[in-house]
Amino acid sequence: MPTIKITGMSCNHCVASVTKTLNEIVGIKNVQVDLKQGQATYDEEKPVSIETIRAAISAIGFGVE
Ligand SMILES: [Cu+2]
Repeated sequence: MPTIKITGMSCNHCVASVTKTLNEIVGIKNVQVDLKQGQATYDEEKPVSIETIRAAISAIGFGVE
């Protein structure tokens, strides 16, 4: 299960936005976002590049380390 660091989240609304956006990426399922840790985990149905994830997350105003 991949884990990525997400920057810029400050509240549960941010968590909801990041969760929704990650779940919309083809190949990603079962997203879990942890606000305190600033990280997200997910299952991959097929390989998804970190660039794809970073583009989607930065489009909604957050960062991927
Ligand atoms: Cu927020």
